[in-house]
Amino acid sequence: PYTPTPDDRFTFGLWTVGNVGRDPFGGPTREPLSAPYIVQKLAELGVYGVNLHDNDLVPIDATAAERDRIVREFKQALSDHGLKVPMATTNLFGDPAFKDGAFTSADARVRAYALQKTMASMDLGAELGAETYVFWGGREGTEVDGSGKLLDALGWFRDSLNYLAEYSESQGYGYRFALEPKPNEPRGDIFLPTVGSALGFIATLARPELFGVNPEFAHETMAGLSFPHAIAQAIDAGKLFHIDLNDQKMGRFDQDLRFGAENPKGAFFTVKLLEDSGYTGMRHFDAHALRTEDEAGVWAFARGCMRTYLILKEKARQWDEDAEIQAALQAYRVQDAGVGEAATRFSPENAAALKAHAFDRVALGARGPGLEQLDQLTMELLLGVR
Ligand code: 3MF
Ligand code: MG
Ligand code: MG
Ligand code: MG
Repeated sequence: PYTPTPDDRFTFGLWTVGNVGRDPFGGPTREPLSAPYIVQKLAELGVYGVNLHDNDLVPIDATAAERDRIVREFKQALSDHGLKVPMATTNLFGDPAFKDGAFTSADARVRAYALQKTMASMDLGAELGAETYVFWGGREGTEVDGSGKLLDALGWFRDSLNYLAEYSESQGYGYRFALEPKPNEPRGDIFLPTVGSALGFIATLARPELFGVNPEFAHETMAGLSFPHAIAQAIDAGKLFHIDLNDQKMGRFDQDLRFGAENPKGAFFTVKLLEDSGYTGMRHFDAHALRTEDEAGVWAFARGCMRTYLILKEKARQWDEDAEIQAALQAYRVQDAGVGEAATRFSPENAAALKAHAFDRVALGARGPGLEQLDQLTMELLLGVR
């Protein structure tokens, strides 16, 4: 049990298992792994697909001939091992050209270059069969608000996304776009810092139906927010187009920990929401092995992400079938409002009836909902004693 198969729709990025352990204070601790080798290893682990930034596969300064050879070899590996590329994205953060933003740079030439680079990357993704296109605006932000560009930047961002959505449609790519919010790192403040911000921004785009969100566990946690709450809002809005699963201690630097490593309860409710809501998208792990690890640790990390997901999925099923938990839930949710129809649908008559109803306010305030017991039952189930 808990051994993944492609039916589980697990994906990793080339940049995740390919992470060489660099951090701001030290260089790589691992040798780079080639893309075809990563494809082979992920397939052996039961993964469904592999996602990429343009430059995870093709170096930014590759010639056209080099690009074609690299892509050909990668496609060969995908077909040899039966792996898909469900999602593609652009690296708009690594190159110094983007040091003060890509779509939100104050330099119009950089904004134009960002559009050009993204169209080429969308071409690559489409060639590899990607259906989802992610925008993580890692450099879209500021340290110096004296730049005076806060309002301009949102307009530039919107113009770029509108342009690229039209490009996708005109090419017949049919991408669904997913904005990935993050509050900070590498910028002091990144624009559209949370899932809620991104959802608000999407409503201002020319083709909002083409855009959703790609929430990341670590990113909402860095903002001090609850990941399950964020994805619940995205699901409710019909906007959960993709998801970045990992883990993170609150209030720290971006850690990208193995899924469930730090906050198994948050991971449990994340899995439960995905499974209960009928989410059909990819379960993507945007995380990497600890810098301490060698290659064996990389695959232990990847296996661990997937095993934890599958274990929590099984726990979610047990939770649903646990009679005591279900009884506690039923007791928690009081069904009889005692006012008939009056509170469920507005009409002048219903409003009048509701206004006339006598509530026992003291009794409402006195009732204990049983949440301590419900939470303890959940903990005991997660800790394996139920
Ligand atoms: C950074 C991230 C990014 C995005 C990626 C798009 C490098 O914190 O999360 O990973 O996920 O650019 O998928
Ligand atoms: Mg991240
Ligand atoms: Mg990261
Ligand atoms: Mg991410």
